Amino acid sequence: MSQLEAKYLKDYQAPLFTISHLDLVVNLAGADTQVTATSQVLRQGQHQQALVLDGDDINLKSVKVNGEEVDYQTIDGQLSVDSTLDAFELEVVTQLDPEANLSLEGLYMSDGAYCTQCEAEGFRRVTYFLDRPDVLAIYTVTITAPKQGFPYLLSNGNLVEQGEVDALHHYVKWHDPFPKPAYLFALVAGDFDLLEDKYQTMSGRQVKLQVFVDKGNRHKAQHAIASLKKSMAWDESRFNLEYDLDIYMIVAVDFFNMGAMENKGLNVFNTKYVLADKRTATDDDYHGIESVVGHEYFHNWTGNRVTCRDWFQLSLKEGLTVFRDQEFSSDLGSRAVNRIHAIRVMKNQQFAEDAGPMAHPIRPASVIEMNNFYTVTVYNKGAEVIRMIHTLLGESRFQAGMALYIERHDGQAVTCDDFVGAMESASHVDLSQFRRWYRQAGTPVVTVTEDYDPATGCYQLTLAQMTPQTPDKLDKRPLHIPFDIELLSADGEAILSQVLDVKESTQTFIFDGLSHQPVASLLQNFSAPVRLKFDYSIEQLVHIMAFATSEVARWEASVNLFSHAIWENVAHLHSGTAMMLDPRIIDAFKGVILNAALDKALVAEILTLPSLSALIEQVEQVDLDKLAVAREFAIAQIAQFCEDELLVRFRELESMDDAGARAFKNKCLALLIQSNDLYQDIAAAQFNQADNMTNSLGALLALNGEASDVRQRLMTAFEQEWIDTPLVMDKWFSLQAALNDKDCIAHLTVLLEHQAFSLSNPNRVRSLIGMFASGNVEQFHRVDGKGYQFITDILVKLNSVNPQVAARIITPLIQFKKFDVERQRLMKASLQQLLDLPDLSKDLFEKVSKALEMA
Ligand code: B3K
Ligand code: ZN
Repeated sequence: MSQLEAKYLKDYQAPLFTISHLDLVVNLAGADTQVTATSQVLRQGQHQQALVLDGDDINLKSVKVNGEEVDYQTIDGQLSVDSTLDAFELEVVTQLDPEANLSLEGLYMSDGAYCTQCEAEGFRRVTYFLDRPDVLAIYTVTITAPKQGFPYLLSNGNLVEQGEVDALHHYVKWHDPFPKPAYLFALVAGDFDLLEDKYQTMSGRQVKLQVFVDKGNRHKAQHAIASLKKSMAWDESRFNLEYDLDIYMIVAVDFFNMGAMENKGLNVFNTKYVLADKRTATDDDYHGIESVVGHEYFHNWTGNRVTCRDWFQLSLKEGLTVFRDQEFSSDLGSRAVNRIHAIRVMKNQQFAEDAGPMAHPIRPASVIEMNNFYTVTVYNKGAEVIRMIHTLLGESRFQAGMALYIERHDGQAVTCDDFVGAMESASHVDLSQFRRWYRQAGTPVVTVTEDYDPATGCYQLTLAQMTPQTPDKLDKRPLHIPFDIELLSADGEAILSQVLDVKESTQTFIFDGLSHQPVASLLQNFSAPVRLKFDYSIEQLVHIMAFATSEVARWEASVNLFSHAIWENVAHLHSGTAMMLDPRIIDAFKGVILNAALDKALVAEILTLPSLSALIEQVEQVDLDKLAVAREFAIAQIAQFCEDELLVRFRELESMDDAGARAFKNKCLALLIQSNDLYQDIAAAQFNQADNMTNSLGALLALNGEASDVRQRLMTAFEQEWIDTPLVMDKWFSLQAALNDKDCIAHLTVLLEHQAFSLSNPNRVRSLIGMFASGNVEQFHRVDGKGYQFITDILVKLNSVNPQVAARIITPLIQFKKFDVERQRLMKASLQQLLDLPDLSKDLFEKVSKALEMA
């Protein structure tokens, strides 16, 4: 059971030993792969304790100290070596079978190529080691492998030697001059197509850029390499940070648990974030590639050169690097649209996590399985916390803080406190109260009331903040909240824009000299990750939607307006009165559709009406059936009353060849189909004429509202065309999984046997199973429990195949708090069934047990 115990941040202790150099010899030979790890070990401080190394699922062959075989013990997977020496050379030989490793952690195989994933604790599946981020060593890696099938042998750093072992085998030697923690180690061996380029850094050094992809896909690596060059240039211009090695490699593999991994000089990527051409990738895919390539590249400084002391500090590198990649995308593309996407992730996913059994601060205080903490809280709320620091300091003081952070900590493994400390020293802004964001879980609720006195012209805003209790039961104290507002006059002029500095539990802000009551646009740009409670009237929302200076505020008002209508209609359904949609709401949407001055990409966001998950997040308790009816009604009303306008814009946009126009056009199409089935033929025509994936998929998405003959015909054509292109088949699986049809589960059960599907490939699992669980709210939450049972049966299998992926898929099942008694009962029964599994993985155990504890 000791495996399942939590580790606590408060128990952190500096390592008893460190390893300055590691010489790794990896002999790749299938099931008999051998790893010889020679470490230069140094005792730290005065003690006589044994050296204890981590290991997992590998066979230990021998252990030598200074060349002599020694006695050793293995307990609970750890290897303990007793030596009285203060400095010694340790040689450990292990044997492993990469092909049998379906967890995709450590050394495994993806489509015939060897590759590694070591973050967070995967290096212990390669060899016994001090597998913790505060042990930084200089690595020299020798790889030997058959020439046949493995012409490329890659690792971190610079290639220093290569040659033949014998007629059939060859070897290479890599040396990485930068000390690094084990989680940044990587090895890849295989046969690939290679796309090469070069980049000249700001100091004039030439860097060789290489992208390795599956054979036949070379042309699909162009966008990734272009994105890499943009990232390198952007980090120089905005952060004054230059790349430090002579080579930067990216390898794309199809079997990968997440998006990508920032291993020093050798990033390993999910193919999803590398491969793209117009025919197979959508505009969103292109954007995703640019942002993930950027993210991994930016880690070179925020993550690799300055790394984490322990895994509780994960947000030190992830929150900061997400902030950096968001800024990169915003500087290169539309800042408003990028912000809207980030806000959606926060409100739809992070708020749910913060309100559920897995709620944790951005710096968690305890962890059972570290892989469970690569979360929207650590990443996205972490980025929001960095963004708030940026807001409080301003760009130039923030950059001064970054420079100081790097100057102080280059080459070190540090804490979130160290980061905030550098920001404080460089800016002289007091962040002591702000630090609470790092230790308090839960989403603060900020309730705002307004008051206007026409006699004095005085307008007041009173803000009260309260953070609800989370499972850690810790006290919540007031947070330091930058709260961005704009006051609009009755004729739509901006009277004032300001970021209020909120620190107290209740605080009043007074604005004098206003001849009329203004309309306040609150928490603009989502300036803090809080829930805003303010009773906007329809007039106020319509006013903000039309006049706010900020495009994000206009979008936000549209979301509020639509949500307002939905909840009103849910109330009508409860009271048995007729549903209706206020004509002012329809007019507001009509205005947006017709306003040629608005950015098309922004209009597309406004026409992306809030999903069921987004709406569920707005309330404490939900009647899902009524909510679904009310939402469908409101969409149908908007579609019907705006039909003419939508059609006019659709026709006009059809001839335009840019991403914003395509996005807007596809939203028009989706709404048109909601208004009248006749528009299905327009979708079919778009599909048949499409020369790019955005248009093909746009047509299919528009048709995916319900099962129809047209949809069926197009889906079959799509399948036939793309059966051999896995990433495109993922889109097809997702469309199937998202269809709200009563027979959906029966269809999905058949698809589990589809030739393109495999439970051992995370991309396939996410597109079919993950999409069903998180994107098909109505079928997943069927009141007969069949949705929960379907997912549970799959989780039972995934638990032994790939626990990390299983623990991602389960998320909607543990977030049961808002649902009715019967659904909660069914969800808990499924969780109990999982808890009773004899071989339940740590990953699932942590989530399931926490969920049932809260129940
Ligand atoms: N650092 C990796 C994530 C590792 C996840 C381990 N379960 C990718 C990233 O955030 O850049
Ligand atoms: Zn990252």
